[in-house]
Amino acid sequence: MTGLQPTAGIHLGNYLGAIRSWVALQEKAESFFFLADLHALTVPQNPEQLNHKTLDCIAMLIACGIDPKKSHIFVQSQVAGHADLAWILGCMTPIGQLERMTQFKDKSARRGDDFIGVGLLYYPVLMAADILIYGANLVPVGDDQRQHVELARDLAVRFNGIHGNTFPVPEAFFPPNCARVMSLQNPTAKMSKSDPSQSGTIFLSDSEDVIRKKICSAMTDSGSEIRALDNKPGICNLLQILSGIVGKDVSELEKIHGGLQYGKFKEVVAEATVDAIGPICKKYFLLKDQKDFLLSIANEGRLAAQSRATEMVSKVKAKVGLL
Ligand code: AQP
Repeated sequence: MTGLQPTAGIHLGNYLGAIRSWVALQEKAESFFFLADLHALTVPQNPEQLNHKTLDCIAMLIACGIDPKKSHIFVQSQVAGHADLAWILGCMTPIGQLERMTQFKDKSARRGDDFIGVGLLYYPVLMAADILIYGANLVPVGDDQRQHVELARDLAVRFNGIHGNTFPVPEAFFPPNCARVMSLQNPTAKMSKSDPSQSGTIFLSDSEDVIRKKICSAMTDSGSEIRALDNKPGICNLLQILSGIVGKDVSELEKIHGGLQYGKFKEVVAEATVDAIGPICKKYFLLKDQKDFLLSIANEGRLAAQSRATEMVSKVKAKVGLL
């Protein structure tokens, strides 16, 4: 069980940090992948675009290799029960634990003096409900979601302690290479859909030329060595990206490419990225306008998810004493 916010296109961080491991895991277990449109509402959205982007993300997930015949793909808001369970779990969550969440602090700081809704603070509780409602065992996510999965585990343990065994305690799963991809323009911040500088984010729908341009103009560091050192966040990030793409350890890549100039090394990373993303992008453009097909996938996913969600929410409501 895991999800993705349909707030903008899917980027290289989402792919290397999360989606690629989803594709592998769907071969091993019954899998639920959802478009987290309720989470998207935690910051202001254009309603028409949100609608469109939700379908678009389904097309991209399939293009990345999520197979609707093997996995359930659904839209969060179309399954009743997530918000009910989030309310019940929220009543057991200390406010301080939510206020300490790194993502809340980052996202609220980024909004500056703009409106910050309660939803942004409550986001991790809804995410805990998304996970626990399906009795999920394994939650494959990028490293930035570590704290949120930890909260889901805490809440499962707390609920089970009070009301008896109800939820399996879920484990987070992080990909072995490249669990966190950083912005190409600010390599100390994660690559993000909502980064105001779009040149720091590689979208899977970017053309080959745009990918090459973004990588070749990535911010690098002083010096000229291709080494993953603390004072070289730009080169570290490029090495991590290459490691995620080619499946080799960073130390091995340092040996292979250590003799290159920064410019040449960027070209290597750019070509590897183009090779990895190119086929996905082609498939996505074939699928993205097939609205009826995409809606039918979401509907099949909804039916499978709803029966599981209803069962768990009924059990939880009875345990807490709701009539
Ligand atoms: N930079 C990243 N590196 C590795 N993994 C990442 N993920 C996100 N960014 C990176 C993982 O992708 C999955 C889906 O993420 P999401 O779409 O739900 O939302 P997010 O983490 O909030 O991603 P963004 O791009 O930062 O969105 P905005 O800008 O809208 O807030 C998750 O498993 C996540 O860990």
